[in-house]
Amino acid sequence: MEDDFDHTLDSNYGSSHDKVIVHLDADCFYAQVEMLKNPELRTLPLGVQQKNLLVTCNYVARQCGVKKCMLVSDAKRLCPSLILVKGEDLYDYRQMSTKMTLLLQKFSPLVEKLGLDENFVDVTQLVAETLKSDFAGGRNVEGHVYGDTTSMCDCGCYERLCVGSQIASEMRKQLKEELGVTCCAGVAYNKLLAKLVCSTHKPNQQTTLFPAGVSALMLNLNNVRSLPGIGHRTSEILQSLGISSIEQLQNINLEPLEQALGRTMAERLKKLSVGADDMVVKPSGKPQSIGLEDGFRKITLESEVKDKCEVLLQRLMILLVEDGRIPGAIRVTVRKYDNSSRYSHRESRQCNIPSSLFLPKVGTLPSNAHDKLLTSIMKLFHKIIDISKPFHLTLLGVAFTKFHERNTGKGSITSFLVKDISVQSVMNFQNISLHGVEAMECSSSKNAGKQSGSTLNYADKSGSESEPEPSPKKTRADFCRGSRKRSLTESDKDSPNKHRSSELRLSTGEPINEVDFSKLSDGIQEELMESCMSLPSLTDKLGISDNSSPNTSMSSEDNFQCPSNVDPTVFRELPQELQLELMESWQTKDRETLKVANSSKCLPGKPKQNSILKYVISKK
Ligand code: TTP
Ligand code: MG
Repeated sequence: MEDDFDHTLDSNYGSSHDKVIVHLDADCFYAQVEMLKNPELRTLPLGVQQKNLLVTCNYVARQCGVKKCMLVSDAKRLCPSLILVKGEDLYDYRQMSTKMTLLLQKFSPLVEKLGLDENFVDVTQLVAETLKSDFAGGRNVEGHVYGDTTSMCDCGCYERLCVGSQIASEMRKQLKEELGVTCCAGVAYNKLLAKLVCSTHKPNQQTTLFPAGVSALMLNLNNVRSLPGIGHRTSEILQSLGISSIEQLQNINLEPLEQALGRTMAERLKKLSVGADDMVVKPSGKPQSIGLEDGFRKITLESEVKDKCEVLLQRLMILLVEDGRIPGAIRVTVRKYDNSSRYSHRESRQCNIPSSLFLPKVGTLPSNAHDKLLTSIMKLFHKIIDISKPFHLTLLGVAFTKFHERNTGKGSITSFLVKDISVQSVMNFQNISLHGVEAMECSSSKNAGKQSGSTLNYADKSGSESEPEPSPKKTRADFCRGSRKRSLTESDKDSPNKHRSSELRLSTGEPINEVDFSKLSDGIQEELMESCMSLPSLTDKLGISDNSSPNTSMSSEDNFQCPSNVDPTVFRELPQELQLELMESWQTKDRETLKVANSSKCLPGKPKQNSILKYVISKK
């Protein structure tokens, strides 16, 4: 390494051996899922096709020379008996992907998903606990070891990585036993090395890398493109500097690299080239955007654009329903083809969308949402394309972004409100079959993760997918004797909301009969207001459209109505939406009470526990 690099960087930066990271990559993932669905395919050469591209194939097909990302026609030529299945519908792959991640979370809360079939797991804590216990297998490596093991580091990383290899083996065993999925694993002291060493023995094998093997691993990489985050553009820049191999990158001075790529990028690349990586395993959150794109040869008419967008939107809704959050903006992307320069480029525009378009109940939308969203999409399209002039598009994309969670956790005030809402003017997108989905470039596709352009992250998070699933089974952790505690339990995650709702409960005392909305804390007022405003069932009833003002009939003195058991003064102070809801609940409760009272089982008029009603019932 040359001087200036050494001077600018702490030599230990990104290369300490304290951590133990496991990287797991499922074997021929889409093909595996297909083989699990149809076990007869296991012994046959199988390819998964998206449009005319083979996105993956099983290892039987690989023995015939078939490779990932081949043209279907080429693959067929190599292996005429190749069986092809369509892989445009990602639903089953996503489901399996979620299950894999959840299973791995039993070992550590630090699980970061990369694309659909890869996960990084930081098992440092579990390793430490295992080594602290009277665990006897501290110096046995499971699986392969990459490179040199003769020279050993004395920082204790040898034992840690050995235990890491045993954990990786247990993870793979459980993935196979519980989900039927085989994986490769790489074990090392940072993310970069764990990922790189993972693919050195495939399929269904694992490899551990000790510090002594790092140099050989790095120098054996084919070229700089093997480093995460080096995409087409960065590699072109490096090429212009005469760098294509890792060794060249290791040897170049920092200065020209900095001039070409900027300081941050240049420094990071230098570190990566010697296997140093300080990126932490970030537990995967939900993606920042959820989008679908469709590529085609040529679209020149507005009506075609609208048709395409309509199909995209409909399918996007399915993903949105799976995700469960409420988007705050919608984005349209087009790829324009320029006849004169024979060059395509992408352009995007986005606009905010009202959250009132999305019902609080997960999985449903008011029936007019689709039309409104399509109108927004077309407006955005018109901002990008001047349709008075000829245009030629080769791709259209629609994405939701700026998400916020639905505030419906147990501890949330919304749950008080949502519970009693029965109105659902809805389309249930869960009923739409996903089968037969045309070829589409889903932003969760492997490409998005693998070619993350000039950013030096492992994946473009905006494209990754993660669906809410039932909580993982309790940690077995019987692999090691030490008990492992999750740093964040589900109830911990709920705590901010719980805190707020208990504030409401506490402030009202026992028995709670009256509440003055204006005396509630700002936060609670806000939450109540937000909750109300995000309930289209209510806003629909009130005749509130996105931009229109609320119907005033509820507050009109002439029409003033109030539940008989509520203090009218308090009731009048409440926001109109809340008034309406209380009216509804009251009427429903009256009916229920009547029914139940008739069967002499219940105290008449007693509000349901946790109902917002109990806070405003007068002391009569
Ligand atoms: P990979 O992990 O790259 O490939 P794989 O799991 O099929 O095979 P391997 O055993 O070599 O790991 O990608 C995971 C899935 O992502 C793959 O099954 C199909 C999909 N994919 C795409 O959609 N587009 C792509 O360009 C690639 C490479 C994969
Ligand atoms: Mg894979």
